[in-house]
Amino acid sequence: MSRLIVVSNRVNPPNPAEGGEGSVGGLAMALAAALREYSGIWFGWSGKTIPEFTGQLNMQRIEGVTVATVDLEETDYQEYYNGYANKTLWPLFHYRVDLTAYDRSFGEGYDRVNKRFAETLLPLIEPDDIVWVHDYHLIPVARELRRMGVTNRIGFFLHIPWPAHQLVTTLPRHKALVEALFHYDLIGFQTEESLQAFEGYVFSEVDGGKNERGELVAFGQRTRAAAFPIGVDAADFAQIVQGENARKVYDRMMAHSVFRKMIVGVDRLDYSKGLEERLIGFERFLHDHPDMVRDVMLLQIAPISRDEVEAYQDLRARLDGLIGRINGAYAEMDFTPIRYVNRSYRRDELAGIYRASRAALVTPLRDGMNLVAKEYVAAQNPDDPGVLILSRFAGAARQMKDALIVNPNSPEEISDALERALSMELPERKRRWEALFDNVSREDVTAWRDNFVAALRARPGSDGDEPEKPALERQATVRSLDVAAKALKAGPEAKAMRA
Ligand code: GDG
Repeated sequence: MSRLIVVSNRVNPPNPAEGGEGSVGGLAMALAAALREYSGIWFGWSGKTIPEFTGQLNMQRIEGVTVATVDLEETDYQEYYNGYANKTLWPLFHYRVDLTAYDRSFGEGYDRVNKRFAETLLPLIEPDDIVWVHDYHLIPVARELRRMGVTNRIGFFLHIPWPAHQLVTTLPRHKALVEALFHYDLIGFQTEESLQAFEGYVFSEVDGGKNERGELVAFGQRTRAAAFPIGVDAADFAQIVQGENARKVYDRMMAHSVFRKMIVGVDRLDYSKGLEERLIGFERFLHDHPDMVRDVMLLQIAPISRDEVEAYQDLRARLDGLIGRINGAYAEMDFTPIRYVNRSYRRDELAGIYRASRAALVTPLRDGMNLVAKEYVAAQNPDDPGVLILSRFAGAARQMKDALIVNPNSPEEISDALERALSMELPERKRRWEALFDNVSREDVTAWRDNFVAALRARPGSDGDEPEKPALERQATVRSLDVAAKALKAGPEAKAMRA
């Protein structure tokens, strides 16, 4: 069977020092499992910067997964990662034109780094490999690989929303970005909504169309695009919540919240997650239901992320102020309504926290999918499940219709949903949870991964179709095999110079 090469900005294999499933998210676990199954390579940035880019590959074998990383230089980090990825594409794709930086140097840095990634990856690609590129940091990778003669199947999955085409056109080089996507054989989106927005752009902005095989045609190229909603490892979550660590945390939380119902929020500290709006909604609830104030407590876990970006520092400062204000107004000497934690927890600890919470507030302003909503459901006690309050603007809302769906911009809707969740009788909680759990278990991360890989392997139309991309000389790849083989033979700590 052909190997799978996964390409993502950061490479996060499960860390054995943290029980194999410490602080890494469910996605990393799933991709690592896919790589073990297809015996592939996981390639990406090491997370380190060096004074000058060398293209040196660092190859390691971690938990049965071959990991290949490369260091970037400081300017790359500033322009590509902090710049175009986090200050341009992330805000824009989350509908925050007001926070979007349209700086030409960021776009140049983005293209440069994507080219560097492609050049560094090239020697690792074997003729039968399939390549799966992840997320908005790496859109141009396929274009660069094609320029170097790579004809392998290459797929792309976008973890964040694809926005309405009017937003995309605010990017100075939006056509080049979309054109770059047409070098993939398959483009995956989280939802039908994102898929339709992408098609909307192709049809109205670049005069593209669809052929009889359902492929998108534009820029003299064709590609396939489809929705592949990502899931979580529900079975694993339901299992780790029974483990010792999860139980300890659960018992601790229950002991601390005797006579009070805990509401939980777990989000990277990011403006797309609607944290301010959530807190204002919670404040509204406390105001509207004075009789319930002492019965509830909100635990907001918000590990700090991307703190070098100003918008994140500003958000952090605003949240500190807002939480201080609410706690100042409603706390008593023996009671605080909001507990706010900026650290991260182990995955099993998180499972225990989810299970101890009577409701979860998952209220992003925009989210590609939102895995926390699914993890919360997976971790519940079937005999006494909690209630999920979910933003209509999370991709997950499409599948999780039995949650209490809210508009996160409305404090009243959040307040009403909280009241409803906290007073919901057991039969309704069970009925809703069963439907949600059924969906989360069926459309789990394994289904997502297998569906995408199967679609990428499949040729459109009947079996035996010719490859759509012209078969070019594979000299570069053949040259590459030596380098990769040497690097791997040299052992786990091996470092290989790029040819
Ligand atoms: C992007 C898209 C899409 C959070 N705090 C802790 C912790 N986490 C884990 C959660 C969850 C993951 O991080 C967050 O995933 P989300 O889906 O909620 O959000 P993003 O990070 O923005 O992810 C999103 C996702 O990609 C996948 O395609 O769903 O829409 O924005 O797994 O559990 N994990 C641990 N400790 C923490 O304190 N261990």
